[in-house]
Amino acid sequence: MDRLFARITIAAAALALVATVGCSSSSSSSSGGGSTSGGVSATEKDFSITLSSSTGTAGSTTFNISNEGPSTHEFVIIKTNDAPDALPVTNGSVDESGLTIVDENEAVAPGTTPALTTNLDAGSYVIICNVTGHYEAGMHTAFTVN
Ligand SMILES: [Cu+2]
Repeated sequence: MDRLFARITIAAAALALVATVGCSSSSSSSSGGGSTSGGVSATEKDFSITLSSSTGTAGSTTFNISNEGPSTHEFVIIKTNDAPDALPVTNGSVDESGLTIVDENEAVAPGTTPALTTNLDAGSYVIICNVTGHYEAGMHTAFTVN
């Protein structure tokens, strides 16, 4: 019985250690870069996308999207080295077939404030709205992850 109790105690201690390590590593990563802690505010309207910060830190990133309207917009995160205004356009919208779409919200209704949390590697990104005509009207912006 004593041996069993000792094993359980060791197992519990090991679990506690894992939990502590997991906790401390996640808190250090979220406060590591600082620029994206608390998220990046993204304001969409006819016809622009404006970010509160154009840079972020690799890892989980939350975009707090606000659509000031009047149209419904998209929020598409593309990993690319192309300039924000240099993506391939076909019939009024960006041809996404050859691009790396990391994540997206395909319908941000006017007046809504959805959040989009995604995991980003270091690199260059372009965020666009790909409703027909909106990209060419100016709905694109650069985002760099360090
Ligand atoms: Cu749009």
